[in-house]
Amino acid sequence: MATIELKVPDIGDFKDVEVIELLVRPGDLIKPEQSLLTVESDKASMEIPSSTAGRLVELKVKVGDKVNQGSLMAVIEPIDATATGSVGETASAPAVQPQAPVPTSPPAAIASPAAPVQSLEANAATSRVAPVPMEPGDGDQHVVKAHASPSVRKFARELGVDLSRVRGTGPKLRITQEDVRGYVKDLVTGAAGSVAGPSAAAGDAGAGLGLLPWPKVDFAKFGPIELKPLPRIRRISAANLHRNWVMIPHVTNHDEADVTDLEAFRVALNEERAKAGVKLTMLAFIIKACVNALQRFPEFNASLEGDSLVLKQYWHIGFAADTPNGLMVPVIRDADRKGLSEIATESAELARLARDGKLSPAQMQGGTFSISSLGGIGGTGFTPIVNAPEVAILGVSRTAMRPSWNGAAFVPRLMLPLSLSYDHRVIDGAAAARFNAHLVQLLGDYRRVML
Ligand code: CAO
Repeated sequence: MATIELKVPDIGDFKDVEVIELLVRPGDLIKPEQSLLTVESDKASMEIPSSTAGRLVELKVKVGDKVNQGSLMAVIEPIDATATGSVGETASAPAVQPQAPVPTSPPAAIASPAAPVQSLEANAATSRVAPVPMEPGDGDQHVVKAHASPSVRKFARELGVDLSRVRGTGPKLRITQEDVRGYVKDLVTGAAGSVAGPSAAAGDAGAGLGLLPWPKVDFAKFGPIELKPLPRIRRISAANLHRNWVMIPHVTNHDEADVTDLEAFRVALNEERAKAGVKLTMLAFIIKACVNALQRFPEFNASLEGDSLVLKQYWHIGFAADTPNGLMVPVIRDADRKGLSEIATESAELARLARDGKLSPAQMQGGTFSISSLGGIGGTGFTPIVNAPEVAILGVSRTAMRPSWNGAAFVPRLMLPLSLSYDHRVIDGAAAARFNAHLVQLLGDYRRVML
């Protein structure tokens, strides 16, 4: 039987576009308008369909080839379109006239800003090309860039998968159909949340952790129980903590600062200023000292984005506040430009708002580093969880009077335990030890904060 050569149709202004995916194999029964391959330019990808039904004899392109309008892409043996129905597919008209590449819109979850899409659509109107933007713009820092071809997007939409949660393993980290499949498989086994996501820099979305399902126990069999739904804030913070715990390789460095002099200074200042009504808290002193340390070690005031570190030129310090509804982290903005009194007043006010459930979202955003102080409660040390997308958090425990060797005798000194958890992808153990040692120096002799 005679064969037909299929050529790349009008693809508008796109020249020398790369073939990134072959969607069919020789021997496949092809429906009219069925996509044969995906091509990609710098800005968009598109699928090239077949103009006719038939059996694919040969593909004339391979992944990596560059094609233009008119390039030979496949050889097909025409058959009655209804024959394709025999393989369980819906057949339509046997052939269609010059075909346009298949339009596929990106999923809502990664919606692009209006302007770039409009310009691409305008192009489509003149050339009958309907390319799909490869990546959304960066108008919203929380929008995750998903890099996938239209067929993969379609596949993901059919399965209800949010592509921003799938890690691509294809060329240039493109998400392949296999990645989507692996993600769904992990979801089913309960491992997806742990292996995929915007800031995961390494790993295989399909690998999974092979975890056992969560134990299902009928607790009432063993004694009386009460079911208490988690408050909304706790549910939100739990999901964030879980993600951060699982996705960030945490290490905690412990150290102790001798705050004997600082505490005496703080108490004296508070006595002096008792009438002013502003209490200088240990937390305020620690925040100022942390800003100094963050300026000295900028990689602690950063976020990991793909293979780059975003070093922030501002110092917004979050602090964990324990509230009846769960943990909240209000943020003191521009702590570098604020004095101790201002920080103490602002942190007291933010903690009050947190406890009253009145913090606005803006008051919890933009943090570059966090502090979790349990000093007022107790404990000798703990491992705080990094508050993504930050890369480090300082845990502060309760001061205790300890005997300290001064070279001649043991003397009582007030020691403050510091527990610095950090993202080991960004920060090495030595850097963390230096950061903590620097903090210890600052808190041991607070005059150094001015240096
Ligand atoms: N060691 C010993 N005592 C300390 C201390 C420390 N490191 N830090 C504070 N204190 C004492 C203060 O001296 C004060 O004592 P007095 O009432 O006798 O003056 C008391 O504890 C309260 O201190 P404060 O008013 O300075 O408040 P704070 O800084 O301890 O706490 C806040 C403020 C918002 C951090 C706190 O209320 C809070 O919510 N802490 C919990 C944070 C948390 O939950 N972290 C865990 C997160 S991960 O699950």
